[in-house]
Amino acid sequence: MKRLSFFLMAMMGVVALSAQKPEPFGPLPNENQLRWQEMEMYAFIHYSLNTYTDQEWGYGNEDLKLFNPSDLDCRQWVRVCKQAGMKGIIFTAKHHCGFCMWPSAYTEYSVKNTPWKDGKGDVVRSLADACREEGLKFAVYLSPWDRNHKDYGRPAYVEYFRNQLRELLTQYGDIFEVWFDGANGGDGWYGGANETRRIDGRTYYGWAETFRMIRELQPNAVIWNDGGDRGDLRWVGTEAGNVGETNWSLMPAEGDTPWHMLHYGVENGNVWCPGETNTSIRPGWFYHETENEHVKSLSKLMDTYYKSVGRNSTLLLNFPIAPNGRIHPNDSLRGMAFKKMIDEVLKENLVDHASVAVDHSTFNVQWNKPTAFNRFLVEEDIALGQRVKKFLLEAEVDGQWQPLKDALVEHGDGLTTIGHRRIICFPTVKATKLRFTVTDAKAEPVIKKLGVYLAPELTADIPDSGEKKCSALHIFFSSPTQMMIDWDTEQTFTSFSYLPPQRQAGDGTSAMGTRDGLVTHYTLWASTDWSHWTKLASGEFSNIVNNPIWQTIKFPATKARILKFDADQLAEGERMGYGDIEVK
Ligand code: FUL
Repeated sequence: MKRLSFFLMAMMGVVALSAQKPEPFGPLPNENQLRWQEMEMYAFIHYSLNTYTDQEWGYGNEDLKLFNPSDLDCRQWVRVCKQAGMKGIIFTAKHHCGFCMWPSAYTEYSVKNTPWKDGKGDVVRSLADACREEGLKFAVYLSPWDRNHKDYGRPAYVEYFRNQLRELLTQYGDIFEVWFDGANGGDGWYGGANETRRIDGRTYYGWAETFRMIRELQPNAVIWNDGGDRGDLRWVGTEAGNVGETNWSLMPAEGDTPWHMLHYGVENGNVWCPGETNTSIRPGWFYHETENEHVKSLSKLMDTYYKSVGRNSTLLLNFPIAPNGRIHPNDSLRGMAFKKMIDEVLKENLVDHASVAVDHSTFNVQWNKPTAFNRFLVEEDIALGQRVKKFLLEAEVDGQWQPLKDALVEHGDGLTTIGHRRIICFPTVKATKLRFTVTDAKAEPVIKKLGVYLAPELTADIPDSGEKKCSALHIFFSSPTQMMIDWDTEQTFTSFSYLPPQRQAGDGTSAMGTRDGLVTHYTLWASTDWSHWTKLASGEFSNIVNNPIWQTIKFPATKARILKFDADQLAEGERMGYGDIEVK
């Protein structure tokens, strides 16, 4: 490899080897993208009629009378988000059900026809004002898919969609991001048609024209996208809360974006399009009382932090609003604990107590006594481009050099790209020296910051829902798409929960592989004698592909000996898969 030299920004005690600041190495971020990346963490807020129907995706005909929160308080949301370390809020102004949280002039399906504040309320305005008062940035989520609108799928809807977007971009002050969501078309109410409408997401919405409008009305906003027309940032292909350990902020300017491009970026891409990792503090995006005890554990949230902000991404963390109009105390307490733990980890940069010398492509960090640490942080000056392709990390323990690797990756050492910020986690070592060597880079590396930290052990932790394992059931399959559960005696049941197969996307598998066997549509039956079957429920598990969490079907108390679970539709493949089943 060619000899590398460094230009070191703002680091104490280190002499920059280059006489001059290096030339930028493109593609480069623009000012909006740089400002956005600096935010690092910001909140999502999911709130809609779904909150009152216990759904993740509304069908589009939910009753407007349901929206009447007793205690809606946007200031409480903002305070909670701020204390959780969030720098801004993106609000679901309209989710897939089409219900508008602001009194849009273009539809009757909005807060203006609900009992809340006698139809005089505007949640978007209350939240935008509260954000401004507390110094948080504000942004909107406007779902392109609208299961309420009669014209969805036809050109008239696209005009409606743009009209709504114009309202949001002109009436609520500065917007830092415009979030669209990729869920597109399918069944819905559609003004009473009750049918399935398919669209081609790449052509139907005319994104180029919509993007032009956003640029004109909110020139400082960044635009989200998940493929097709490039916005300013990209979805990372999963809602589980992680981006690839190799994460280039680059994409090809045109063409399709298969899952691995979204998840890892593209090393030789020709436009700057960084990743945004979105996930929820609970299993679902919307509030469900049944999830109150399943708010993500502190260790899960820290894992998410390392696998998003620590992998050159931002973190968009969702807080759902409860039916009373507030963030539930369990979420708010966990959010605060999360921020406290990040501060605790980054409290003391041990590099400040070391001497640092740069030798060719290596940074040598030396302490005058053995020093314990378990986190390494490095940042490139991305204003000059993302350059580093590969690096090494070694610690000298008792006179012996030991290689360090990222304990959060399953294959390889994880020491690949850097970008805005890379954090490497490993078991605590007690060393007198640390060596960081860039072994491959596209151009002269521009390292902005080095950090070495001792993160405290996480002791008192609460397991999250993903860790629940309960099946001691007698399960068998009577066909590839039909599951039977048999109890020897009659029991009374009120709910059936399905955990989809928990395959992790990544590590060489495609996101497609993770869809195999996921039940998207189901029918559930009960019997006491194997010959007479009572239908308990049928329907759809919304958003199960992107967010494969526990799905609970509730039904009136029923006596049964056998339950039959039919997969009426699978996301992919021929055979029903499952991670776990729970029947209560
Ligand atoms: C998904 C949507 O379908 C979910 O309901 C949620 O809004 C999430 C952020 O994006 O794709």
